Amino acid sequence: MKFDSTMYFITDSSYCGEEEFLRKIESALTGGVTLIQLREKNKSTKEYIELAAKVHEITKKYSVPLIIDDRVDVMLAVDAEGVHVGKEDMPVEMARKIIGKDKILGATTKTVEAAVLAYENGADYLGVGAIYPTTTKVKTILTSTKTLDEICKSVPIPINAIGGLNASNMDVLKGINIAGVCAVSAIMKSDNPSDAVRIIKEKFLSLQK
Ligand code: TZP
Ligand code: MG
Repeated sequence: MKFDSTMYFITDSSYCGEEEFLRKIESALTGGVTLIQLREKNKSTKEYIELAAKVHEITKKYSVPLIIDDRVDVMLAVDAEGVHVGKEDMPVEMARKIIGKDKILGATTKTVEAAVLAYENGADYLGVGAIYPTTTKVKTILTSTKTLDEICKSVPIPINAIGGLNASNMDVLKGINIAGVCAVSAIMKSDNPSDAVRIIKEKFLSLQK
């Protein structure tokens, strides 16, 4: 499936109640999100599926592909457009086998070796980071912009930078051939996610010139 990872919004429902969460998602979509990931760490399978179905109803209105973090079963249950796997999740090759060739498959990688392997095993895009320390709950280590650049030069699929990114600290990404940026807190914590998205996206696009 075709997708554009220029402005990749990764959600975190722990910021607010469900109504507010869904409102923030819709607001972010109006600001120009091109890809969205539902990332839940503390929900039961049933809760994850129910929330994913609600989020999918919204994302479909904007024709923005919905990626489910970690859970191939949840992705299949709501017929979302893709799934994202990390090092401790289902292996890329296995996920690809289960979801078929048309769904979007993303993987997190922090080294050139892991990136090449994920690409060879069927990943459609890679998330690379954390570029900066992050306040979002995640097991991660920092990835240098040098490694990010090397990964971009090693695989022919879109690479997104992630981790602590906001509109005022993205200059370090200039000159690196990334397809886009991922942001969680910079969008989730904003009272106006639409504006937050617009500003981050404009900043990223200005670095590409
Ligand atoms: N993987 C590496 S850093 C990160 C993930 C999921 C979290 C990014 O969140 P934020 O709030 O944009 O720093
Ligand atoms: Mg994961």
